[in-house]
Amino acid sequence: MSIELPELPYDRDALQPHVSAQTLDYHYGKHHAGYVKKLNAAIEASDLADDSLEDIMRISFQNKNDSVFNNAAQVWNHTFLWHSMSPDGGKQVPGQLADAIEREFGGEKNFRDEFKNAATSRFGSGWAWLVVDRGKLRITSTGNADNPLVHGQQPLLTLDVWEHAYYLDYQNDRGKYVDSFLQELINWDFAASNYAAETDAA
Ligand code: MN3
Repeated sequence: MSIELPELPYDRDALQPHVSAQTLDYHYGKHHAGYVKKLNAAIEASDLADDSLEDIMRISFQNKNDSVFNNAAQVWNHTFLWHSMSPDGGKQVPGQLADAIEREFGGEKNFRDEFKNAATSRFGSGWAWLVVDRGKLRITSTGNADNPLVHGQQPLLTLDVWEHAYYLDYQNDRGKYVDSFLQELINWDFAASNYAAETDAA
């Protein structure tokens, strides 16, 4: 068994003009595919060869096996990223999650400001996240491949802030890329279903 590259949930030109087809050609077709290939090469003929992607992440994190962890987490993070965006994104936040955002951030505007700050202040490569941490919503960012799951947090949404995610479309303007995500692409239905799964399980 090996880890497979999942299908993109939309066509490569579906997020234009905010994320171009050319960016998805590289970001999905080269970067994401490349992490899958490197991960499979690294786990082939090892104890992890038949494990699920999440188990591979958790075990390699515990064992400080960075080369496996970095590729496994990047595979997971990118799959989660594609679902965090939608051609119909940026619309109204569904009920239960909207209530929680109001209660815990003081409204959607504050959420956007805080998320943008996390995404733009992450130095170098990494990810911005909306997570559930001990029952509460929280905005966080991680460096390089790092992922909230291995730190006991449940991700609801993510944005890739590696330069390869935005350089073709926005050059060095990470802030403008984050604004496009928050205003036009953010998939609130995906976040809300992750939130419901987490709160129902609690
Ligand atoms: Mn990326």
